[in-house]
Amino acid sequence: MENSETDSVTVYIGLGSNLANPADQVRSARTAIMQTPGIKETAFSSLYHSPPMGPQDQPDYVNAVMCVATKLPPIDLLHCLQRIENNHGRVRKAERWGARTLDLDMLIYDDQLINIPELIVPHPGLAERAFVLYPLFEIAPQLMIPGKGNIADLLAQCPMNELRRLD
Ligand code: PH2
Ligand code: MG
Ligand code: MG
Repeated sequence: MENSETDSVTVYIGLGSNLANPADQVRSARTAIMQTPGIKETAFSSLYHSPPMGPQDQPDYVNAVMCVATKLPPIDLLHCLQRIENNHGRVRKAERWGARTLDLDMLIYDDQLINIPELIVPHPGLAERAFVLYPLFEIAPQLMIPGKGNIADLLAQCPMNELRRLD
């Protein structure tokens, strides 16, 4: 018999924006993810503000992390996230780490290590980025990150710098 709870996996999604009212972009992306069939929100962090990593001639970012339960396979979930990015006016440019209205990164998918051309999970930058680790720790302080270790140890190695929590 099918059991709707047992088959779903836990996935962490990083949300980021630095254009067109970033806090509103992040909040409306949260709603869009919650409204996607097959995805259920289980936790959502505070919003955090930080200066840009990468090119400095762009606005500051607002970031958050969301935990969901889903049965969608990783690629299907990726395509859902990309569709939501596109619906929020995301324009894909050549510049690495450039400004964007909405960035949705699949940070962690269950206990899986995924390395295919379209998708690397856990997200390669996760362990070094304060704007990912601090919101992630807020909603999952006991988390073991596949291939990288536990969140508290990673956080201890990652200065908060200019990251600040918005209330
Ligand atoms: N995302 C980037 C590039 N730089 N800087 C901050 N502070 N937050 C981000 O989410 C971010 C960034 C590309 O994904
Ligand atoms: Mg990103
Ligand atoms: Mg991205």
